[in-house]
Amino acid sequence: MHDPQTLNERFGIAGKLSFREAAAGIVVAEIDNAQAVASICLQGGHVMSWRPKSQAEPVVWLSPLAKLAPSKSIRGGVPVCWPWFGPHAKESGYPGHGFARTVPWNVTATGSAESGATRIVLELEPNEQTRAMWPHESRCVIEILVGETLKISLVTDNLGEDAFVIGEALHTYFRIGDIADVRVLGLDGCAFVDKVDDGKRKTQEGAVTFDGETDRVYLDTTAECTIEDPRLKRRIRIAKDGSASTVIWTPWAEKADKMGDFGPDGWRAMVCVESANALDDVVKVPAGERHTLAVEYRAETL
Ligand code: TA6
Repeated sequence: MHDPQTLNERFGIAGKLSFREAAAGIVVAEIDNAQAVASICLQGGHVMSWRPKSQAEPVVWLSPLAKLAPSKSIRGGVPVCWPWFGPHAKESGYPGHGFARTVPWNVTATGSAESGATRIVLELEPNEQTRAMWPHESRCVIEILVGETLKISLVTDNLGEDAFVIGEALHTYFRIGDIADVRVLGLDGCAFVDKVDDGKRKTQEGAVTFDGETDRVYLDTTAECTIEDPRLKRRIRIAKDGSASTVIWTPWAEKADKMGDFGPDGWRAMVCVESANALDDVVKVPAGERHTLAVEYRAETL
């Protein structure tokens, strides 16, 4: 169901949560409570933006050129990569990062938490195309809690008779002052695959800093990461559970220009710190079992 009027009648929360058609065939949930504002695109179960009211700048970055169109991925926000991360292992024609972010998701619940945060739950709606790519009986649900922190849980249920393996990520674009000035802490000593250096395996020394295109999959790490941003005078804490990989990505200038949807110098204002299960860390979900990848984001003034 994607009719804003019906959605508002069934799931709207007066003064806090409403639904609108942001573009043809694209419905967005707008949340504005005492603690934060956020926009969530039903297609892809995709948090597009989140700004705690204690922050002048959004914490989750959305490209000024982000396109909202059926079956199109959105540049920025929190893309849901599922049920694989990166290119499909065998089928080069399958969409990169899985299909979850470009198919409709249905609202199944909304509510207000005691904390004052606003909750919305969405379920991926399989179709003929997704079943052809992913012939497993499964359910994928995302629960989003919008408040002073942003909590997201990506839940996979195996409803079938056989185990299956998933790769996944909450591929979050964080708003920063300038990519050349930030440091990402929490990965010191972690092994990583360097995707801009022929996939070589290396070990992180100290903080992650940026002076060019950076695309790394850190493996076997459950660590909380922190983005230190002297220009916006804040740190962003990225806590996670059920995730063994952390992906760090900036396209830098040339790749951003090629991708064409970052906007003028948009690449300078974002960094991706993605809580994932990728490469060696893909997850086997036994028949009848549940796997949850969860994150909590918090911004603190320096
Ligand atoms: O997570 C990093 C990455 O895999 C990069 O290699 C780059 O492809 C990025 O994701 C964006 O991918 P997208 O399909 O959203 O353009």
